[in-house]
Formats: sequence, C-alpha cells, structure tokens
Amino acid sequence: MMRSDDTPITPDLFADQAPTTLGQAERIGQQSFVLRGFALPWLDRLLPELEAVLQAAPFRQMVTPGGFTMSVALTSCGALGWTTDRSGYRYTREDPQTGRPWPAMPTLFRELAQAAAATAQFEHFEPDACLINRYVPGARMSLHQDKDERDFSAPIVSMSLGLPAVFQFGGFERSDKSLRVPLFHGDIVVWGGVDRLRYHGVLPLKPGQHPRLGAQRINLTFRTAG
Ligand code: MD6
Ligand code: FE
Repeated sequence: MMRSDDTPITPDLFADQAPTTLGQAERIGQQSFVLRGFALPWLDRLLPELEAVLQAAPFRQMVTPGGFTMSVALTSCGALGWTTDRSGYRYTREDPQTGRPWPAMPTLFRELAQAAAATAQFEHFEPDACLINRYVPGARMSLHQDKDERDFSAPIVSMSLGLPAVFQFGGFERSDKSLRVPLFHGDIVVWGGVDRLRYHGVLPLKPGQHPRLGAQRINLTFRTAG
C-alpha cells in the first residue's frame, strides 16, 4: 500500500494511523517495534535534562542478589527507581545511596516515551520509572525478563544513546533462540502486550568513540512500575 506522497505503509501495522516521519517502525515481535532514529530530533533538548538527572543521581554499579557486581552502571529518575542488592530486585521511592527521592522524570522524557509508545500502538502510556543504564566497552546485560513491575499490561519504551550495541530479543524461555538486533544512537525499542515477558539482553559493548557521548552507551527504559 502506498500513499499519494509515496510513503510506504505496512497495512496491518498502520491501518488506523498516519505514518510518522520520525523513523520507521521495524517489527521484531507481534507487539514489538524498533523505531529507528526516533529520539534524534529530541536530543538537543533531552541531553541537558539527562545531565541534570545524572548530577542528582549519579551512575553506580549495583550488586545482584547472587552477589555479582553488574558490569552496567545504573541510576533512575521518576517516582520509582529500580535497584538491586543482596536482598533482591525492587522499585523504591528513594535513591538508596542518598536517602532522597529519585530525581523527577523530566516532562520531555515522558513526552518522548509517550510519543514512541503511541507510534507502536500503545496509547495512554504513563511511565512512572525511568531506569538509566550505562555501558562502557565490555559491559553487557545477560538474558533476563523484566518482571518487577506491578502490571504487565503497560509496554516498555527503551531508548539507545551513544555507541551501538547488539540487543538480544528472545522468547519466553531463557534457552529460546534470540534475535540479534543492532541498536544505534537515537533508536527506540517499544514492546509490550504478548511480548512483554520475552527474555532479552545486550551483548558485550564493543570499544569505540561516539561523537556526542564518547566511549559509552546509555540506555533509558521507561516503565509503568507501580
Ligand atoms: C538495554 N534493556 O537495552 C537493556 N528491558 O541496555 C533492557 O533490559 C530492557 O531495553 C526491558 C525493555 C526494554 C529494554
Ligand atoms: Fe530488561
């Protein structure tokens, strides 16, 4: 199907929706999409807000319940932040490092996450948690499911910044074969619905220099946690 302006449209995907001019939806699961470059037009405004969040709640390496220090450094903004320590994984209202509430989620973050969710046909997304992951070369995220959120009906919106990475998108068992999806600066992945509990991970980050973010990848994931 083509529009008069020659924009190709995937009929089932965009049946009731105008096509976006910000990136194209690549389907990686029944209700999972990669929106290439979706965040790029927002970044001049978004990166200073991210800086301010990181000043208030710096990246830190956390320990898993099994006693391993994660190679990825984490922090959060929003009403709820995700943490892990020897006693388990959970969302908290305070940053355990400072005892203060997590920094507020900037309005622009919420608007971007909502715009991305709506593009993937998840309307009325109300994120209350934004988990921020920092990968340096060699850092990785082993296959896991995201199941610490209270309600799985909301999607997760995941934005990649800086160095490229290979995202593994698997099935419902850890041993299921996974798709390898390269993710670049400005890409957004949105998934939910029937795909919400798929295993996923990130392969070890390759060394490199990103012109805007240097030798790192930063990933922001927006969730409805509480
Ligand atoms: C990452 N992302 O991309 C790790 N989880 O660095 C995640 O673990 C993740 O991207 C749930 C939904 C989207 C994600
Ligand atoms: Fe995850």
